[in-house]
Amino acid sequence: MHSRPRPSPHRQHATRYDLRYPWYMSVPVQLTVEFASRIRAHALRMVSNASAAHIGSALSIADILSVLYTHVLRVDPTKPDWPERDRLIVSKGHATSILYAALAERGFFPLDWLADYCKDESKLLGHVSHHVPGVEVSTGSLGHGLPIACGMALAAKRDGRSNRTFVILSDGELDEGSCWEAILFAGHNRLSNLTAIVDYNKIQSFGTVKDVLDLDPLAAKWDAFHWHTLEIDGHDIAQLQVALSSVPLEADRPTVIIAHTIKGKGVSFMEDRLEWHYKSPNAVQLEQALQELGYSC
Ligand SMILES: Cc1ncc(C[n+]2csc(CCOP(=O)(O)OP(=O)(O)O)c2C)c(N)n1
Ligand SMILES: [Mg+2]
Repeated sequence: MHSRPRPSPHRQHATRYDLRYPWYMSVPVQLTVEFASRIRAHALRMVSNASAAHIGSALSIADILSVLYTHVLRVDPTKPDWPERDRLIVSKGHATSILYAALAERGFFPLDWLADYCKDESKLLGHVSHHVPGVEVSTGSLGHGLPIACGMALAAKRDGRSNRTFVILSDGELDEGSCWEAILFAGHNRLSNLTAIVDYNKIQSFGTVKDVLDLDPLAAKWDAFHWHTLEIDGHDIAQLQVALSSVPLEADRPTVIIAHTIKGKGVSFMEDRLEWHYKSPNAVQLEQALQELGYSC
């Protein structure tokens, strides 16, 4: 447990740094680290309150989302439809709690919406919905995000727009044939404005990636499809910042960042544990998880 007090995850956004483009490009690393911690705490509360699933999947991408939303994405919460905005598709749409937490922290909608996650009449459903401010595309049926991202990147290129398209994929999702059609398509069309981030946590819903359908050697496969390939620690904020801020890395190839991650990262009893794909933390487990992050219920 951290010895120094942490800010409340429900503190109002207005008191923090102004993250609107382009001012946020100079934010300190500590802000990104704290952002990741806050969205983990939100996601834990949301999932526990709703007795919902997929907390392990959510915690796995907290650091990736944090770097994207505090350091990389050119988006403006006051103008979510700005044509020149960068696009992000979270294709692993079951990890919706952490995306909604990041969007709320980034100012796309009020933080108090998070309390109604998965409740009747809530806008915040259990899979990613484009009815939520800041969301580009509804996802949840795996294998669709990368094909759609290819279309967005191709359209931007043809229109002469400078915005970039990012897509977060899960490793189990790469079992879908549609992903490999899109990987082939993006390489062929030299979509350098497209970046895929693979959340390589090595666990699917019912088993390890290695046992269910082995992806190794993963980087070599993307490379063979004409992608620029990077492998990084998906929880190392500095590595994520360098990799994600540097794209496009080549003028005529899309980029894939294979982010080695840990499902359930940040909560000791959830890390690398298959059961936290579906299990929801009860009140005692929630309290313990929040304490590990430096928060309380
Ligand atoms: C097309 C499709 N088939 C099956 C599912 C059910 N499903 C939900 S999550 C998941 C796999 C989860 O593992 P992974 O893709 O590695 O994501 P992680 O939870 O590790 O982020 C599956 C098969 C789905 N959402 N979409
Ligand atoms: Mg996985």
